[in-house]
Amino acid sequence: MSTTIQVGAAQMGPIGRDDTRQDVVARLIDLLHKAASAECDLVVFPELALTTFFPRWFSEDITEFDHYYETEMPGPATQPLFDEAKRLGIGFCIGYAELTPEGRRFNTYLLIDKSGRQVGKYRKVHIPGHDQEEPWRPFQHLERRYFEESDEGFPVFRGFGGVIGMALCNDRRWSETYRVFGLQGAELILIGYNTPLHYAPDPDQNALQGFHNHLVMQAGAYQNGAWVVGVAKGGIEEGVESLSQTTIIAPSGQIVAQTITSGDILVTARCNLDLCAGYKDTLFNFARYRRPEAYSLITERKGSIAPPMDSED
Ligand code: CDT
Repeated sequence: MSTTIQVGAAQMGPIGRDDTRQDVVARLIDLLHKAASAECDLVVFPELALTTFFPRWFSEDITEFDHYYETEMPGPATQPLFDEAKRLGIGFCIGYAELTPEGRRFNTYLLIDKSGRQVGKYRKVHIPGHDQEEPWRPFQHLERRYFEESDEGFPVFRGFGGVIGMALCNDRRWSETYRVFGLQGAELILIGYNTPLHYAPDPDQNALQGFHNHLVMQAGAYQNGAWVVGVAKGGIEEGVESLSQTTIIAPSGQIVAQTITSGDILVTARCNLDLCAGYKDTLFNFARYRRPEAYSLITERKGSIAPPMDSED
């Protein structure tokens, strides 16, 4: 029997710095209702879906930003989202800033099934940007100040009849992310993102943001025979424009659904997980064709080191 998941990619428009959790949860519930009308099994929300992208601002004392973090999920303000999803019989995946009882801070993605049970939690591995204020930038990208790098890797979880991996934003640019999922049989990879269009260290890349977004996710899907769902929080948030272009990609690497506007909007696709086998069992039959002994540098070496130049070079 084939396993098909009706997936809703729930793109969000901007969230203001003063918007309350109640404001945002009302928007998320509205998207859930649209997903129910589209008979979705699973709705995927973006990274940091409950708050503005606060790493764009510097604070000397990071505890001044504690109100952007969740200390429990669900908490009093997010409980209505969990209740409504369960009532509708829809699972969901949501990104938020997590503050643990030990005071640790993570950029986190949570997957909940149709019965309201937690399927899995992922904490962001690749934390981009910087940890000190860099006044030359038009806006900051201080994720490295406000979040720890997770050392929990890229786990997969069984849910919705398949094998699911979660990743967040910058993770999608790294081929290792998808391969680690692929090696665990991932059939559906969920990715939430906030990607500012302006990339201060190399503005030549600004115009390529949409191209790079598709490039990495389409390659990751194809090379690992998995569905990839990339969901944006886009539009102009507190003066900073971020990429929208929420996309659902088949294991062939082809785009099967994509938003063409920014703002809160749902796009859906029937993700037939059986299509994964067409790639996992043939061209990308890892057990048959991979050569891990040829890839040892991948885990042994962190930075790129070119060989020394000969005196004649
Ligand atoms: N949220 C996130 O990870 N954004 C990064 C921006 C990189 S620029 C510092 C991204 O890769 O889209």
